[in-house]
Amino acid sequence: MSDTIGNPLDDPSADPFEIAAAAAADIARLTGVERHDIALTLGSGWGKAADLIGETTVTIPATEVTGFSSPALEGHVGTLRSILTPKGRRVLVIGARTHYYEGHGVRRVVHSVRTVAATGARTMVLTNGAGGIKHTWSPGQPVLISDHINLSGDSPLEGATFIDLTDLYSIRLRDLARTIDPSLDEGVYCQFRGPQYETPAEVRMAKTIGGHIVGMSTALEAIAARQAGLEILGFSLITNMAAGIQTTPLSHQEVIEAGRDAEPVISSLLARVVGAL
Ligand code: 8IG
Repeated sequence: MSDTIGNPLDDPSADPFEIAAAAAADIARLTGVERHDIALTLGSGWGKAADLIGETTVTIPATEVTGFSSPALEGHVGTLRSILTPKGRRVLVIGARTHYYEGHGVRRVVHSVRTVAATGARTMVLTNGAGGIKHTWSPGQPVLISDHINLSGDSPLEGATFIDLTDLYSIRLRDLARTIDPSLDEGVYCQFRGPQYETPAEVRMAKTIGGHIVGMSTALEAIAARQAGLEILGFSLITNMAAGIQTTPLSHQEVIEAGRDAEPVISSLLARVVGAL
C-alpha cells in the first residue's frame, strides 16, 4: 500500500526485492491482472505510445504502489497503466521514472525495474530522451541502444554480485525492432550522473571512449533489469545534439519541444515494436 510516512526503500536494512514483491502484489490487486508480460518505461517524448499499444484497462497513481514514491517529497504523481494488447498480452507501462540525480539513492531508481520483474514480466523496454553525439543524427530521431557505459559512479548491485552484461541490450530484440523500422540506427549510451548537461569536453571524452548517446537514466535501470533476468530493449529519442556537437546552448525547453514534435512518429514506432514482441 501507499506510505504516508516515508518510502520503505529508504530503510537501509530493508530488502529491496521484498519491497518489489510487495509492489508487484499491489499491482496485481489494483489491476486485477495476476501477471504482466512486458514492461515499458516511457521517457521524454515517448508518452503517447501507451495510447497506441492497446486498451488501457487500469491506471494506477504511483503513490498507491509500495516504494514508488514518497508523497511528501514528490511534486507530481506518475502513473502505472495496465494495457491489454490485441494479441492478448499484458503490458505494464511505467510513467514514473525516478532519476539518480534526484538523490534518493539507486534502490529507488531501479525499484520500478525490480517491481516489473516481480509482476512476471520477461521483457523490459526502456525509453529515454537523450543527447546525440553521432553527426549523422538529428534532434527528433529515435535510435536503438546497443550497449552502455555507466559513468554514474554507482550500481544497483549490492555486495559481491557479479553479473554478466554481454548482450545486455538484446540483439534479438534490436533485430526485431529493425524489422519494424529498418532505418533505425543504434549507439552506445553513456550515463552521466547529471542533472547538469555535459561540458563539451565531457562529450568529447564520451565520444573518445566509444559513446554515441548521452543520458541520465537508462544504464542503472538496465543493470538491474539484467540482474532480474529481464530481456531488454532500449530506445533513445535524440532530443538534442550533445554539448559542443551542437553549437547553441542546450535548453530544457528545446528538449521538451523536440520530444513533442517527434512524439507521434516515435510513439507509433514503439507501439508497433511492442505489438511485435
Ligand atoms: I533529453 O544532452 C537529454 N538528456 N546527459 N545529456 C545528458 N542527458 C540528456 C541530454 C544530454 N539530453
